[in-house]
Amino acid sequence: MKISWESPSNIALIKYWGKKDIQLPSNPSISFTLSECKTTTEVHFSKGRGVNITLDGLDKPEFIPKIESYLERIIHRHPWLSSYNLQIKTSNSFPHSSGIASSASGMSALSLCIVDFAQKLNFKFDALNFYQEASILSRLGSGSASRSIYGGIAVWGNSPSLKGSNDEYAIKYPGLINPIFEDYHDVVLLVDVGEKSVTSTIGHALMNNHPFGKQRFSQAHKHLNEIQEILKTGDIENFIRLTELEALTLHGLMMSSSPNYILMKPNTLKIIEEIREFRSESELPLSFTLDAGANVHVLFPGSAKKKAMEFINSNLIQYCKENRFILDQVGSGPKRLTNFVK
Ligand code: 2P0
Repeated sequence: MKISWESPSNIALIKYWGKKDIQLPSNPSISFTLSECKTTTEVHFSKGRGVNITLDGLDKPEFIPKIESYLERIIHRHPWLSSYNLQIKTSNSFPHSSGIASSASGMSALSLCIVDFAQKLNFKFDALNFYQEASILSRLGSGSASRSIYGGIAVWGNSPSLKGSNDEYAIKYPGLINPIFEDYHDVVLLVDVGEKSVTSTIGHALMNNHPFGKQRFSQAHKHLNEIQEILKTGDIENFIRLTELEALTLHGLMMSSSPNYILMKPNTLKIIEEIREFRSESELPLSFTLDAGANVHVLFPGSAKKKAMEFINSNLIQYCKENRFILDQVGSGPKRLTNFVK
């Protein structure tokens, strides 16, 4: 019995950085769901026990402990899993070890397969609906994965300003969205493609005793209030100000934790400088955001695409590993690829 889903990655505009208890965020976050950066996963469920996993057709025994600890975390919600064997076949659209987070797309794709199969078993899950359950399971796999369940813009984490927002699962952004943000582009410049020196899991943990933790968490709440007005009105100037502040704050938190560390590379800063210079000269609404790594996400509305791509090709790709980048944009969310096959 095989189930297959594809699920995208996402890029946070207001960042999740810091967590408590079992994968609950220290502050709310909001993201664009991407379109091209995605994981396709097929799970073959059979009676028995155990897990195996392949990536692009190659056995990956080193992934098994992570999958097993994810299954342990979700088994209280899905006890039927204890009598099934899972053969997981997965592949990513983006190059392996490109430094693009695969946990958001990977964990959401796997969670969707599990909830889909649970539904086929007529298992009654606790959440209100399919997507809410998939978001809860995704979150238990990787926090940012909870947001990948929805197309467009997603919010994860409770905010008094957003009805329905919750720490346990993400929701599709319920506010008004100016059409400019429905056609937003994200060019991911691959500055560094190796393993990160400090993982996000460690980075989150370092927020627990961070000297600026309390201020950061309240700042994120304030930013979530601000971005709602920006998304509604299409106020690009403030969108750029706020999202760049979020990106640099994220890295500032890494640089001010104990121990401190730096994930940006010299070329990350060169790209940021070039973008700011180009923006002030051209008045084109081109901006950047950063994930927990050295790569730079260049953001711009669809209307600026031609000029933005010219600029990226002429000025920015020189800073990328082997001139590599990924052209992406806001996408419509996960897709079921197969119906129930016996
Ligand atoms: C985010 N990041 O909001 C933030 C901003 C990276 C920078 O969530 O430990 O892989 O699996 O919950 O979700 C990356 O951390 O961490 C992340 P876990 P995750 O997208």
